[in-house]
Amino acid sequence: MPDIESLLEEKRVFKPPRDFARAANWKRKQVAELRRLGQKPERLWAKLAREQIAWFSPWKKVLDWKPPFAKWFVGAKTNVSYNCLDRHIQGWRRNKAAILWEGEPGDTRTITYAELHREVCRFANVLKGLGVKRGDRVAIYMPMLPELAIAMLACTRIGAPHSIVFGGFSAEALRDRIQDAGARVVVTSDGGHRRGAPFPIKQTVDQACAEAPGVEKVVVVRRTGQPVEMKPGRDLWWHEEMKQASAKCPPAKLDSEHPLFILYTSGTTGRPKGILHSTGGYLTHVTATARAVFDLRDEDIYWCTADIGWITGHSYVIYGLLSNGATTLMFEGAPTTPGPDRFWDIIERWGVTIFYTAPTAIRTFIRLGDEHPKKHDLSSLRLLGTVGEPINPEAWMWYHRVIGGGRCPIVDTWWQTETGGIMIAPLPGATDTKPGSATLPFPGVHAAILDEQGEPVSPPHGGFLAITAPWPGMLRGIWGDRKRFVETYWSKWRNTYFPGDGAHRDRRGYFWIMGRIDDVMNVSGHRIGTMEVESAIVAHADVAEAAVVGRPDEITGTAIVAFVTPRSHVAGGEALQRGIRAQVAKQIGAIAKPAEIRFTEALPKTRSGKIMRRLLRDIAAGGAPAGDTSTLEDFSVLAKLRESEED
Ligand code: 7RM
Repeated sequence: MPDIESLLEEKRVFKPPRDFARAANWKRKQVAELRRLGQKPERLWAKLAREQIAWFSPWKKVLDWKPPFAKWFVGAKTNVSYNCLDRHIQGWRRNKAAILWEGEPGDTRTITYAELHREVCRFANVLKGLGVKRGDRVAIYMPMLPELAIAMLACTRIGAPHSIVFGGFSAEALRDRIQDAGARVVVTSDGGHRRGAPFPIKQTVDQACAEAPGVEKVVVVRRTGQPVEMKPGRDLWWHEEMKQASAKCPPAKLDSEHPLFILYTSGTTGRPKGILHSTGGYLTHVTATARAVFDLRDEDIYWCTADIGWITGHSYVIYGLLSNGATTLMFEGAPTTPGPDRFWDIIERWGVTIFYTAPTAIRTFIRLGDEHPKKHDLSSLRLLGTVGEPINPEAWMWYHRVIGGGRCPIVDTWWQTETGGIMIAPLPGATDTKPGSATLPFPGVHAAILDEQGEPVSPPHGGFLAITAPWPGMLRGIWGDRKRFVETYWSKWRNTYFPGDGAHRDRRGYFWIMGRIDDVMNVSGHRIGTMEVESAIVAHADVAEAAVVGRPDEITGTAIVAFVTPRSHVAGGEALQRGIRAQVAKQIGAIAKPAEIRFTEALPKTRSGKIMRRLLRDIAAGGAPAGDTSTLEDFSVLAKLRESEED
């Protein structure tokens, strides 16, 4: 197998600012010690679990590892909602804001830990009243409302695994997920607000439930007040049930390995996979990583822009933050409603100190122009983060300069739905950063770059990212499909987890994640990461966004096709095509020059903002996009793309 070659080289290095480093939760010296301890992952994670998590009873064994099946903190008992709520209300945090919420129309709510605790207990009692027992699955399909957080915490309180389905999914997608998880109760809302208008939610649930006969009860939060049909005997109003519910509900003492939630994620082929996470290990992982990577302190106002319907929202809007007693901001709406400066307005008004978002959002903001963030005072910010995709160095630099004012460290965090929590990321008070690199594995996480045979490859060559030791937040399985779990993640190499990403390390040992393996192109025997070519293209001053795919080519094996969105006011034409090719040739080499460049107003993306290169590959090859398009955000993009052929 030829190497995945890494042709880009990034030389800029950013040291942690001195004041930041001095005050950080994890300082350089401590981190060095923790890394040493982490050579034996069980020791490191046991220390963090002891220090940061409240247990009702201790474990008998830290790890039981019968590959690929892991049990963490064997025999210990705990409860996630207890860790997120009860332990904080026993002290001064009782009246601290747990959740700051802003609706899209501009309405706001501030919910203290004591209030959140009462609401969670009430809803846990509502669920019990509906017959939900330990182990029963509850589906939640709701926009970013505080009730979503309340419902998920209530599930954890009684040991009912939740299955949260992102509010933008279709009725069919929702139906499949309800059916697969075997949920008997669905929690939802009448509707939500998005891009300046209310949209229906309950109606979609009705359609889904028409073909999901197992659903016995539907609890409906009133958000928009739009008319909804309430099916007698099945549908109940949240506010009516809550009125009658007691605010006393002791947390269930759950086994560390008790299932916590299922979250569906799509693979390259086939049905979505129900990724299963369990209690004690996941809680330890997200609590410790949130505290260390975001350098959380009590005064922070933390904002992660992800929807709770994705893993980032589960782990780093809710669980990792509340478990730390932090203040987390939730926003219901879209980044550009009512205007292109909504995010910066929110940061200024709430005094956000830590901001965590996705590269796709950053590239959108670059395109919209610097004048929007510049209208606002962003001086409250002290730390920035990114997640979801490789970030191209130019976007990193813009984020650093324009949003961070040159003063905020950036944590580029690599992880997956399957890993539960952050795996590779800088520790902002201790790690030098380089634009585009997620830097080093978290202490106790063992990552490597392997070839097809499982042999380590050394710099500057790239290969497959691999995780070589179990970690506490790891997925415990795919719901109802043990075989697929073993085949997808554990069959490439012996006892080693296969994340499906390509990566390389530089001489300093830093990891550079190049994106999914199926996004890697083989041009004339050279494997080139789509992300590297995209980075080079986006570095062109007239380019806002680019996606690159391979098209079969008789001579070179694969020809590179680039789909490019120019900046507003710039026209795509021959001159720009020449400029882009020159830019790629300059930054990477002639080998990476796109054979074809197509201009487009928009790229096809999933609702969580990932470019769907699979669809672009089909278009580049001259065919119609095949396969599952249920996660595509905007269908009209596809038709326009097919008309975009270079002449
Ligand atoms: C958290 C999340 C996982 C996939 C993963 C990668 C890509 C995520 C980064 C990244 C480069 C990053 N979960 N990915 N973070 N690539 N740098 N910092 O996104 O399950 O939805 O996606 O996302 O390809 O395998 S996810």
